[in-house]
Amino acid sequence: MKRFLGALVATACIAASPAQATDPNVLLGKSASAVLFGSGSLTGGDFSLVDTLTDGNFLAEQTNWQTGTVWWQPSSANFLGIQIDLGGSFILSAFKVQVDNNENYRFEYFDGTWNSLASQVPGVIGFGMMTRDVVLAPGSEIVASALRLFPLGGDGAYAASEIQAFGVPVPEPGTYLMMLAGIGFLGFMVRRRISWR
Ligand SMILES: [Ca+2]
Ligand SMILES: [Ca+2]
Repeated sequence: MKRFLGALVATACIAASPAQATDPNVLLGKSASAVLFGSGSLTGGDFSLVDTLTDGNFLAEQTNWQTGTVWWQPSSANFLGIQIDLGGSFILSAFKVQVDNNENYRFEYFDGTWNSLASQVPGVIGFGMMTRDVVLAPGSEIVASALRLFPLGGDGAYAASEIQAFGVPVPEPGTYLMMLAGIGFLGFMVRRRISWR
């Protein structure tokens, strides 16, 4: 009986646990927008393709940074970022972006306040648009209802073509209650079967 209930609780915990490598891209089809903050000015940019940042498609690796991309040249690196509202709270475990190769980028995530993700998207040797992965260590997943991507330093010329984040929705409180109720009911039935014997 104890072993049976233990197995049930373990099953419930696995069902509620987040962050598998195969989690879906929760940004697919969500609308992205350019956000300005702090002081600075834009000396150039093209945001007409902002919807392509969340269309699930990557450009060919090393595509020119101004060809089919969202690109911008601010007077300060953190003057402009790309913000995406997730439309709900998600437990996120990994990120994949295709951005200009020669600078780092940083994610900020909103969970009631804006926080910086500890792992940055690193710059890489190459040319133009290049895809990079950021995978959070097990146990360091974040909960977020919105994300922002900012460039850090680099050459002052920035571009993005795809932003993906992988995770699962935060379970509603009702989900846990139903799971507990289910376990309680099964325990009750097992006890009844035992007492019938
Ligand atoms: Ca650049
Ligand atoms: Ca895209």
